[in-house]
Amino acid sequence: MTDPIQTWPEDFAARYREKGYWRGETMGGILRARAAESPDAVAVVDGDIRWTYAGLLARAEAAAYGYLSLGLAPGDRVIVQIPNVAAFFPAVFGLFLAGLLPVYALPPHRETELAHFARKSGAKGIVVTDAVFDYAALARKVQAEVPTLRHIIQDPTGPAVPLPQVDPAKVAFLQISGGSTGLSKLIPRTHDDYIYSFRASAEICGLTPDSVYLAALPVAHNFPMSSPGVFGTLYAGGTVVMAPDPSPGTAFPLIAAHGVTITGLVPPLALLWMQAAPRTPHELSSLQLLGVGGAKFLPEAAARVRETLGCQLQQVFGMAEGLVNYTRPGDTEDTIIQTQGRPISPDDEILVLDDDGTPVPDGQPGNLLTRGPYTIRAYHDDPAANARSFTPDGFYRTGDIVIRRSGYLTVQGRAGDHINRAGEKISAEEIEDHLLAHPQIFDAAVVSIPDKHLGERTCAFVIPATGSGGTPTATEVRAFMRTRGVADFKVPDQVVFVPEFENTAALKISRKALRAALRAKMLENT
Ligand code: OOB
Repeated sequence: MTDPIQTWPEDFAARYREKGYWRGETMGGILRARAAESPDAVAVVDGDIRWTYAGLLARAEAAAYGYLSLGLAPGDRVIVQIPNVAAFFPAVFGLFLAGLLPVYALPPHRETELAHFARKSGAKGIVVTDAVFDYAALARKVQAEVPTLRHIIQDPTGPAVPLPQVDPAKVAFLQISGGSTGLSKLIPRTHDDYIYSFRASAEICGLTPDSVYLAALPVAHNFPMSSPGVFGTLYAGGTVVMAPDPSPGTAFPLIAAHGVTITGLVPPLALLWMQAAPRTPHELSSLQLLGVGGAKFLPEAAARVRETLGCQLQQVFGMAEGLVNYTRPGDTEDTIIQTQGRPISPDDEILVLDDDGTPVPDGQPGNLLTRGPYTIRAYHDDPAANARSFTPDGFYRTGDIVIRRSGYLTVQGRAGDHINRAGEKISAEEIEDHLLAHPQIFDAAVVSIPDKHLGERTCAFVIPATGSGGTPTATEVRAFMRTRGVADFKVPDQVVFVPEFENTAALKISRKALRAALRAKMLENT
């Protein structure tokens, strides 16, 4: 089993340290520091739970002892599948303090995805809660498939033992990639690089100990985790309020009750909030900054944030692999509405290239490539993906098509074949592979279709198999996907049966071209 690594060339690493980006802080060390400075400040609120920084640290230490008492050793990986509840924090900070590496699963992930994470990361345990869903039962199914996942852990605690020294230059955790081809890749992030990204994000967003961040999106996502998210807020000594779901009905009362000052949403949720705000009885005036990202926020919608929600909009264009762009609170209204911001760091290197690799001038669309002090140089244990996704000199090919103007980026689209469904990235190839496992399906191609509510929805074009057992219905195809043990957001929104992929199939064109042709045909007819 390959241990996760992430390294930058020595001259880059030296520069990033010299410039003060990498400060030798660790995730566990940050919590210790805040607990020492302001032990009685409230760190986390969840329903009736209010944990101070000192209280959170004590719980995280108990969790760390618990992990180590199971025989887990520094460097081991542990999957974390916990929804937006307070227990998320002692679970992950406990892992950090014990030198263990969280592998962040999302709450909707099911046995197929979890088994992949377990195998790929070599995780020896999974930590879950019994909140909302029987995650322990799900974990037992995964364990039956991947026996190296030895420990299913709930409420870890144990007798005090010495905790290890943690190296800030080493990998702190594995994040899950959106995945444009097939299964999700694992993204190793170091303490140094990740802490820089959320410390700088907290500064850009003006976070202070008085800031109150509402965790509306699932915190295992990179955006609510670190842009500036829950970690940026805790770094600043502020308070995190956990929302069990992001609907206005749940979120608005929490904003009013706790004086929430900042939150982050994907565009479809921002639209819902803007629709609900004029009629809500709840006081939303504490809200100062609304970050919107994960998918393109259209200018017409962006222009309405201030009048409907009474707060400043911040566009956030980021990726779990690293690079995050923000519009800044002081930017002109035009920049905030029309662009997805500019990079966090002066040392984020940005290339906008045509398909031949030649730089395009400002104002022209091109492929976005980047490298910098918090963008990975490689995925975990995946030479083929690394060869595709990184240039020999270490630039990450984001797959996004952007226009750059005066340093600000506007996202135009993407080169790859994933579907951005309300901010969840879905690989067309992964869904097609599942559909092909159906005995009555001869072939399938999955494409994204623009959608008023989701931004994009998934549409599966299916060629039924001739002969055996007749043609399945759309309902049956969707039901079949549900038996595959995958996250519900991967079930196609729409299924269209076609007798063949017309001349495209005969011409043996690439899957990519086939998907593009089907998508174009569909859009023509609507
Ligand atoms: C965030 O991270 P991921 O890893 O789930 O997805 C990254 C991809 C980007 O490459 C881009 O295709 C898309 O999501 N994206 C946007 C966007 N923000 C992300 N496309 C258009 N406009 C935006 N504002 O989604 C993520 C990570 C950190 C912060 C924010 C988002």
